[in-house]
Amino acid sequence: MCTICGCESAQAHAPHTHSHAHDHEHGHHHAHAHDAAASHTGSGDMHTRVLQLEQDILAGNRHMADHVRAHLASQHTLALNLVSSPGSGKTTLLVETVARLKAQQRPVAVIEGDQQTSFDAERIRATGVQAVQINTGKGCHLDARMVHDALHDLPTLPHGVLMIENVGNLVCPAGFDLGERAKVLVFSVTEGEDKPLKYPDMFQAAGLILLHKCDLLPHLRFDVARALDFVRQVNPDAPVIQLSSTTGEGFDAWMRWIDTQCAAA
Ligand SMILES: Nc1nc2c(ncn2[C@@H]2O[C@H](COP(=O)(O)OP(=O)(O)OP(=O)(O)O)[C@@H](O)[C@H]2O)c(=O)[nH]1
Ligand SMILES: [Mg+2]
Repeated sequence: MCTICGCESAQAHAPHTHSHAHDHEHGHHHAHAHDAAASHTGSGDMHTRVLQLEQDILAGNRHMADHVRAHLASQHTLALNLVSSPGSGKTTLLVETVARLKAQQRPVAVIEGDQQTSFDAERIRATGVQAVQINTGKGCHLDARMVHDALHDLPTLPHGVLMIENVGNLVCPAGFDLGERAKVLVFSVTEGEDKPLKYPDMFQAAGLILLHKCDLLPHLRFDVARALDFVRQVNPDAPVIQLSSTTGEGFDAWMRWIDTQCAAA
């Protein structure tokens, strides 16, 4: 269930909304409407209830995320939450990254989130790194409880790195803290320059932005300066690294950033 887009919560709660007495306070925009048509107050009631449900779920998620964060901090484990639209190259990037971390003798494991299939976890395991696949079914994002439960199937990673690949979706994962140190946004040059302005919540939430698939730039009409200007309009602070998993361009900077974050974890 997603309380951000309401994809299931609105449907799940709609049938109950007309069975309640309307003798309690409604939100400000319905305060004048107690004598209005039942359908009007009914929708206000539903709105209030959905908002309350959303707040409860987000508060519950934050609580669980803090628990996950405290557990990881006790092991000095760096957790990164990779977010992006579908197909931006997260798994390809992770395959390259975990191979480098392994070569540096850093403990590393991956949690893979997808609506269906175990394809991505299998791609990680092929590198010899442990991975747990979470299938969200109808869900459009990972939540902290899923990460908490997946950690039971992974070894501890003292002074290591836990990579979490979120469901490919530039909207809902922005609102869910998984207990990570930072959200890493993979923004591929095939997506168009305008994504930071179209999906500002996700770009604002990012602690690092990887401009991915830069090897394709010669073949595309993608204006890097314009894309960076849009990024800066919504997130003035996050570093941006231009990178390609195909050529390895930018990987030195990306691995250095991970090192710095590990030291801080
Ligand atoms: N040219 C180029 N293609 C890439 C690069 N990285 C990934 N790809 C291609 O992009 C496509 C999607 O890659 P994935 O790694 O599966 O992307 P993803 O973000 O994990 O996809 P989902 O998990 O389905 O959201 C594949 O065809 C990759 O080969 C890159 O740096 N350059
Ligand atoms: Mg993937």
